[in-house]
Amino acid sequence: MQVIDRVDGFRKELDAARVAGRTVGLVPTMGYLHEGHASLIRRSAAECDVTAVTVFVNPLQFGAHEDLASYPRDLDRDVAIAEDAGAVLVFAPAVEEMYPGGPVLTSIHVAAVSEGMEGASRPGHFDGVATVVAKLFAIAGPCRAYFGEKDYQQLAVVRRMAADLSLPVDVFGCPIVREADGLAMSSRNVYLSPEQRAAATVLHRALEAGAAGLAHSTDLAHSTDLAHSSDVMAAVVASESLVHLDYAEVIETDHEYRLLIAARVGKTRLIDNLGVAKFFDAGSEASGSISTESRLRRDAD
Ligand code: PAJ
Repeated sequence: MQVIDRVDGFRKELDAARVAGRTVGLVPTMGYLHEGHASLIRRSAAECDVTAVTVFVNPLQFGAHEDLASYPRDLDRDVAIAEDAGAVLVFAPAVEEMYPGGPVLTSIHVAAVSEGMEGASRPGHFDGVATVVAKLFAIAGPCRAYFGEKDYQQLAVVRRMAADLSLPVDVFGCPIVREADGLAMSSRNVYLSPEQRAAATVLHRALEAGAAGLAHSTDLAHSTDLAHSSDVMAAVVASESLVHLDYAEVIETDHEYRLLIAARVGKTRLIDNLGVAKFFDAGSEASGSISTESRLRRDAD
């Protein structure tokens, strides 16, 4: 396992691997790795000859009042987890190495996909994500890159950016890894007190309740069903006094409904989502009404 903190050194290692005919898989992270990250690394290691993990808490994607300064960090532990999951390289640059001239003047904005939900609650966030991911792709030149469905809208933003800019990388989405009680794993879960940690399971409970309503319909759900489903989610979250809902939405794509939720528990902001497959009768697809939100997943899978 090699740990590299220089852009040049990282680029050279992966260029050499490709020249030798090896496929490169990239797993971008902000560190403080958990089993969710490890699942992406394992998938990359299974599918690619060389797996590189990046650990970089990207200032560009944090708002002024967000948790950049307190974001949890433990590089030694991250390196051990990455190695155990099959990575051979960890790239962990300092902020000055990634942004030597200070804040970048060039920014990538993925219109439409970045709007609403996380984009509405965290202005500028997805520009920061798209810019750093484009930069990491430019440095690493990966063949394949792995992202979690946990950050569903982020995955859509990255896919769309890679497609629009014809970046030489295939982007893969991986399922959400959860704790035994349903809480989606997140580096930010460490912020939660025991009481908050128990209350935080309400996000997953709300998604399950919202999904139950939709799952009843064997045909296409109507917009009233979708609105009802987000009301159900909101009501479940309202039953937990420690948790404050940011949004609960249902979007429709070609093959599924996706329920998405964001909430605050104390100062900690958590997000989660759940997919509900559509059950089409033969020929019914043509009559299926696809909402404008399908743009989020048009390039999916
Ligand atoms: P971070 O939050 O560290 O997440 C890194 C990757 O791990 C993302 O693709 C995320 O979706 C995935 N991930 C996180 N928790 C997961 C879980 N419980 N199950 C499955 N996958 C999970 O997302 C970022 O970092 C940053 O925005 C980044 C893309 C690195 C750009 O800075």
